[in-house]
Amino acid sequence: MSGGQSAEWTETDRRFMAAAIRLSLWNRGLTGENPSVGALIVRQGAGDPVIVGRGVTAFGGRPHAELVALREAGEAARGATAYVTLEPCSHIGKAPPCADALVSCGVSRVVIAALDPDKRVAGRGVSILRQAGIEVASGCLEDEARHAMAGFLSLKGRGRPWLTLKMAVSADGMIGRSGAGQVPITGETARRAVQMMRVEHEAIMVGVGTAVADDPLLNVRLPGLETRSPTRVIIDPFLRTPPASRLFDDAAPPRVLMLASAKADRRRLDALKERGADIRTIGSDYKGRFDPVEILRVLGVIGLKSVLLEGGAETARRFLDAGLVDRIALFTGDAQVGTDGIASPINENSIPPGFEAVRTASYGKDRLIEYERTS
Ligand code: AOF
Ligand code: ZN
Repeated sequence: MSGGQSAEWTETDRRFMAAAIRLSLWNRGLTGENPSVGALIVRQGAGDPVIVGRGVTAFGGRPHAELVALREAGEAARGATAYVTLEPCSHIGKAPPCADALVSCGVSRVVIAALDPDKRVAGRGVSILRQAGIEVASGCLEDEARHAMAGFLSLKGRGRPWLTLKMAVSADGMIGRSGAGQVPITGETARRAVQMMRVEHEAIMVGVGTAVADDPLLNVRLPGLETRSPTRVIIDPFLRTPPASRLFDDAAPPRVLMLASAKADRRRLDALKERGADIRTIGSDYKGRFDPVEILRVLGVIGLKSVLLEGGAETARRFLDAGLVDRIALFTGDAQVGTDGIASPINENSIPPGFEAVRTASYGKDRLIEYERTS
């Protein structure tokens, strides 16, 4: 607020917008190319304002949040205020635009956190509302909403997914043991937190070394959330992943997306396809190595908004060195790996410059520190 002017929104507005942002997190990672948006319809009665409708972008991306909230509000939407974390859409997709729906339901005020960078919307949603005589205030808790939609904004703005690097480091600074497959680094509760991180991303990615050494499942095994496993991406230039890997044992999705070079053996390719792998060929150097920038570009073209990079050490290092990591989720476990340990590319004392700790959590004896880029 400056020059004695009143802000466009009040403390009450900020409170409801904060609630709408929290609601939007509910379907993060589950709305395809669409952002997970939160919407609340609030009525001012004789006493305190009351929420009469709430909506979050549905699984798969439709219906949009506003339509869900308006449906719940019914007639109570007339004269109410709508809080939306993203500018209501103005394009005709699988349903009429949300801006039109807000108009026809008689909402009298709309508070928006962030404008929609989608070329089909980009301010047109606000125009439709204003032209209909609706009061519009935008920019309320914009930074928080943009943070909640980081994947969508990354895809629209940079043409690539938001990248989280997850590392679990033992008390002696290791992420595993050579030739030993999966070695426990953290306890069960921290592992469940990792599973929840998987739900919140559109894809999990590992290098072929991890796929071969660990024979991982890379899926979500939290009770009730098993169907919410993201796409599994394997960076595998020469298609060394064995077709017998457990990754291919699921009868249904999540799909396995393999990034291979044109140099990969045809028979290996056929055998993996036979097991259900979706194989994309991407350009590589003479050693068959990919440019990490190109990997993310290809994942962006596929429409993946956010990716959780789970290892191993060399893959992590390459994405870090290329400056492509947006968030680091560093779990530190109580266990010691000892002999033949594989050193972690990062630990608490060697976080690359440009990152700051934004959140910490404890899971029994294990700890999580999340870092994000400051610039
Ligand atoms: C809204 N409310 O809840 C979301 C919006 O493919 P479509 O037709 O569903 O449109 C996708 C675009 O709609 C997406 O790129 C973004 O601009 C917007 N998402 N808009 O009004 C919502 N998720
Ligand atoms: Zn919409």
